[in-house]
Amino acid sequence: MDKKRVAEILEEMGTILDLQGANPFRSRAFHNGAIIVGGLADDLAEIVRAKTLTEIDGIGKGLAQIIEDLVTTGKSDEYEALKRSIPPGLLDIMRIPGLGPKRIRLLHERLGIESVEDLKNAAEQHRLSDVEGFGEKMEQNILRRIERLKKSSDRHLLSTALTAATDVVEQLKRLPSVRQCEIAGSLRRRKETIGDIDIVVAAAEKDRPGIMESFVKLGESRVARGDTKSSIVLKAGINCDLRIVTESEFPFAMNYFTGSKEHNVEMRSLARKKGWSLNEYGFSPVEEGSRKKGPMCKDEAELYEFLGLRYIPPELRENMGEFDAARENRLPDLVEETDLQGTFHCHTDYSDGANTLEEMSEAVRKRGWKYWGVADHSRAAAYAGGMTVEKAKAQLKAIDALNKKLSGVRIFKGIECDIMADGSLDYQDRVLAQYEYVIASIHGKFNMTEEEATKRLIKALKNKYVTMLGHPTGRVLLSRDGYPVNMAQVIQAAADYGKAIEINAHPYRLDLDWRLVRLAREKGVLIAINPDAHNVDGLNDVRYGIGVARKGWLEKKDVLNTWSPAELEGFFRKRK
Ligand code: DGT
Ligand code: CA
Ligand code: CA
Ligand code: ZN
Repeated sequence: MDKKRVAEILEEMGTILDLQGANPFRSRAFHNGAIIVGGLADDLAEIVRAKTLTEIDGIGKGLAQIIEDLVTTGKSDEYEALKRSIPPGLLDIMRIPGLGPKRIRLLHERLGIESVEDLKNAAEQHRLSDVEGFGEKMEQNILRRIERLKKSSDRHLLSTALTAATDVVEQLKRLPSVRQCEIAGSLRRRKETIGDIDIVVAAAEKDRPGIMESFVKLGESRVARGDTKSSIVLKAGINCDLRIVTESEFPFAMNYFTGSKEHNVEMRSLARKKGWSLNEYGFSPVEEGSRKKGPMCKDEAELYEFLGLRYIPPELRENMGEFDAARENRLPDLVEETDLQGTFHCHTDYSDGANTLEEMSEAVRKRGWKYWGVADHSRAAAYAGGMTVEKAKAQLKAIDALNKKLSGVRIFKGIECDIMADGSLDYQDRVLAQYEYVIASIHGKFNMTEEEATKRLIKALKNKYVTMLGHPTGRVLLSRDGYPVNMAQVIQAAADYGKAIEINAHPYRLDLDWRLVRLAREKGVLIAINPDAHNVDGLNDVRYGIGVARKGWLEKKDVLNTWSPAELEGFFRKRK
């Protein structure tokens, strides 16, 4: 058992003692012990082996025995006994901000509350007000906090997490004592959903308390506060962990806390083969009793180099082949947001978009892009203002006129054409033929078997006017799975017919999924990073699509919207 887990258990034991109303000196010893163990610079297993635990200030005989049991056997009888001594649900209540052990004990004794559920019921029935120190306002607060806790234990959209985390990083970077500050965790790896935000700061040891002080103030509520690690809940309902390390530890901490866990396991095993044990603080010798100093690394690139690897970008760190590629020097040169020259799949006020053709063009010009592609809804998407054939025609005319006027920005004439239940398209071929490009998407009749959905998509791809497939699985993150579909077959069909597939960059979709993006790349299918923008701000969403593209190992050349207008014209013309 590692020291992190040992520290957590000691902390929990202290809390249980508090809940029991035990002698405060006794529980304090556990809380202190947790902080001491968590902050140990040396290897805990080694200290146990050397029997020098009690030499550490603040660790008495009793505590030392428990730590030794945990480290050597992974169990402690005293811990087990303590856990049995209280209803397990009481510890969960501790996670609600503002309720300390004293109050929870009171509620337990007076109202028999044993779980968060009990507490919620009691608050809803105004029974808490019967207990001294609890009023109606407190009941409301508790209900709100339970709700938020429930929310924060779930996962969050990449966009929500990135916005919230960027704000925290900006605030921390303003502190003069903060030398470096970066986002780590699944957010740095650009996973499609985020459990919690992880931030790592490099600072001098003496500055830690001040930084922690500032950090916990950024939260709506505090979950835990420590010397090197604290956790808060942000306004957005997301948990945020901060670790403070020294500057020389920073690359190691960034690497460790970026993960993924699977990537870390491989990193450690590579280090071990070289005789080093690797953790979040650095290298230390595997060999027992050795006093050799581990190599230092000034950044993550040096850390990878030391292990015989090229630098692996965070998005690839899922232990899905990146190590072999890094060893053999065949990592992709990943696409970047600045490589984009424009985008497709934008809606305007001709269907359910908020802005006009002119406004969208102006926003695109301001971003420094050379083009954008209109793709309003076809008539079957009636709920989304789908255009009649006449209205679509009028829009085409308006675009032609505008293209003559605009300088520096070109509008590509496109349509998001619905794929009907049988795989045919909403508009007839002669209508589709007027467009420079066509995105085919499913917006209705989701109730299909996998076979039906696969056939439906493949049939649509076969239409010669279709240029690319829109949001291929129809998923809505955190709320709706996509329809069951054999995407391997669909991707193969796209490859066979020379069609592109979009990464719908809307933060709720991120569809094509990055795991499938990789498959598409292997099959040579071109990808378009499309914002599915419904107003000018929506154009910003391409950044999330870039995350997905990078996670899917895409290079610049794989992404259609890194191409120049002239190259695209050539590509679009080929289909006819
Ligand atoms: P999330 O928060 O669920 O979206 O995913 P992550 O990857 O951000 O996971 P998190 O926040 O639990 O931990 C951040 C990183 O710290 C994780 O990616 C790898 C590292 N880490 C945490 N716990 C462990 C562990 O038990 N073993 C290893 N090898 N690494 C860990
Ligand atoms: Ca995390
Ligand atoms: Ca975390
Ligand atoms: Zn759509």
